[in-house]
Amino acid sequence: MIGGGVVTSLFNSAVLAAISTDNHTALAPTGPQAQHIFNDYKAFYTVCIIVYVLTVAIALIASRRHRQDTDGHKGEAHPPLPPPQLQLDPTREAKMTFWVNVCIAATVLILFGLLFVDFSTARAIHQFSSKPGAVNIVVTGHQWWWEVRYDDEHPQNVFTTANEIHVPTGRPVKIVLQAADVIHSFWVPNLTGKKDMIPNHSTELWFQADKPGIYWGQCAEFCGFEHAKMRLFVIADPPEVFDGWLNAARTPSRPPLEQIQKQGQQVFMLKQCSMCHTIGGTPAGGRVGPDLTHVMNRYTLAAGAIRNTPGQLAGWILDPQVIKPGCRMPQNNLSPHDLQALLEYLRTLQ
Ligand code: HEC
Ligand SMILES: [Cu+2]
Repeated sequence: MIGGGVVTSLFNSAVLAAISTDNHTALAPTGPQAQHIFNDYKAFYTVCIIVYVLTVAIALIASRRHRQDTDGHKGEAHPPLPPPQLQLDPTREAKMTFWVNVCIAATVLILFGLLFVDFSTARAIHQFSSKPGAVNIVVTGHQWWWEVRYDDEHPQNVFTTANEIHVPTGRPVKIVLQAADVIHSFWVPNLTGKKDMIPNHSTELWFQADKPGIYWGQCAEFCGFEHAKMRLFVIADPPEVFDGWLNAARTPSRPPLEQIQKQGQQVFMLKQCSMCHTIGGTPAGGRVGPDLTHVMNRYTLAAGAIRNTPGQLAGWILDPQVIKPGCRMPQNNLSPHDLQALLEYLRTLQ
């Protein structure tokens, strides 16, 4: 039986619980940036509702009044419409002009008010970018997955993973956003607003997760065929748990011990896998696809398209085009023995 059991059960308990119970929308903020955006949203929503209700109420009152004016003719045959009044009486016209002006002034004031609320939200969010002690992560959008690199002042601590971003709770996270091919957009609604990822122009985004949890994200800019299957996950853990994950993620892969695993590694190196994928601690250094050094520690594969179970992994390796048509990984023609060995080897990439 090929492993991944721990990952599977973790997935079942954590991710599935998160889907069913949590609310992965901007209406459930879990960090200061998202909270500011939510307050902004509430202010706009409240003002718009008040304006809407007032407008509809006034329109209804006006139409009622007009009915009352013409109701005197009840019982008679419908009277002919009165001739259009070309000349309004001057006091009535002055009154109407006054109220039209009042409404224009109110509209301008309300719009300026909303502009002010919007500006102060942007300012409040921007202030987080000067906080010290941030976790530095570079996220690069690819068609159709996310490359995630953890930067560090010591080069030996820098490592790369994919699609699942682990962060500590209560600490600011700075994400530098890049794109390798077309424009993508980074959006984790619970944590902060969306931001475009533009080729040859890096942008920056800050967030902080206040509560542990798995927060769903999604590419928010149409980027081609598999845009919908370009999901990401931010996994916020208490600092101790995060540090444990970080230490494990920094280590290269362990050399395979069993014979079949060694054969699997050979398959990986000899088939084209190693041209597109990196495995730390081996000669495989391809950069076309996700880094697989610790692929077994991910909940999902192919940017959330499938769960990381042995069966799904085997299906993916044989024919990714069935799961994610158009994706940049080709079909692989492997003998059953080679596939089995390969899977046994991948299982060691914890
Ligand atoms: C031409 C380049 C290319 C080759 C060859 C290739 N892959 Fe991939 N692989 C990719 C790309 C690109 C993705 C990301 C697909 C996506 O999510 O859209 C990927 C994704 C994966 C994933 C999912 C990783 C994750 O975390 O989501 C696994 C596992 C994988 N490949 C294994 C293999 C194995 C094993 C082989 C060799 C039999 C192989 N690949 C050959 C390009 C390649
Ligand atoms: Cu996209």
